[in-house]
Amino acid sequence: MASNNTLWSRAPGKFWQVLVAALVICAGLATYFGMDGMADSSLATAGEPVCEWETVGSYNHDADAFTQGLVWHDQRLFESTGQYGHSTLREVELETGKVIRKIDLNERFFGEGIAILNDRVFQVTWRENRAFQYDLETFEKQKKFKYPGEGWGLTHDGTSLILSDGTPVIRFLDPETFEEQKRITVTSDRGLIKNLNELEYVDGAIFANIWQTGIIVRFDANSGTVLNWIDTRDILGPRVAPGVMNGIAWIEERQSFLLTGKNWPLLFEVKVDCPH
Ligand SMILES: [Ca+2]
Repeated sequence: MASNNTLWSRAPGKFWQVLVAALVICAGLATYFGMDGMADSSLATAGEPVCEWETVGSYNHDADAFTQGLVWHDQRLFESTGQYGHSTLREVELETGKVIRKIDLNERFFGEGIAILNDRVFQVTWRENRAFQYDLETFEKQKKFKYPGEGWGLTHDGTSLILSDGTPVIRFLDPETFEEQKRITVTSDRGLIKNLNELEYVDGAIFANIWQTGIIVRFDANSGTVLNWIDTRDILGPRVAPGVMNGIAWIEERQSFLLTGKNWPLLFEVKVDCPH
């Protein structure tokens, strides 16, 4: 009886331990990818092939910069940083990581994505429903805007500002008023893709960091249909970063991307080759 009791008391315990461990692993994977219906480390599908990439340069990056927006414009690098009381808009020297100039946001605002359109810098904020417009050369604040919902990433297609807010929806906004012009929903073979963060528009497609994953998704800017995946989870190699990857800037003249993350000490220049 004693051994039976032991057996019976142990077996259910082990079963539940295994079950709980399996559930934790599944939940962890789902959280890791931050996507609905995606708990598989294999990113590629027939219609959504993975892009190849290689690092062609690395530069110092301010480890105090909680990167939320990254833009290359006219041979210059601009960055937005977040956190209440630490949010900034800055111009950075690529080769050294040195901050050339910056302005601090009021401590009530958590800085998020930036875009530069018509020599104006636009910066959104996380949960404050406010965006700011600055003069490109002086960073003098020119205008404020209100918009509904959260602000995460920002880019533009030459006409509209393009905003992510952590949901699968991407909004196109009038840069004069921040009025919504249209919206798309980012959809893959696996379902809706949420947690879209920093953005970069390139030739009819939008690249987006997926929050907390190290993975970049490329989707059609008209339809929201996912085109490709870029798995940059090992870009840091053996180094340990304090924060997640966030920050994509396209350098047209070099046909390369700049990639970094929140409080990363490095910023990488990367060539990306997507199958289509
Ligand atoms: Ca960007």
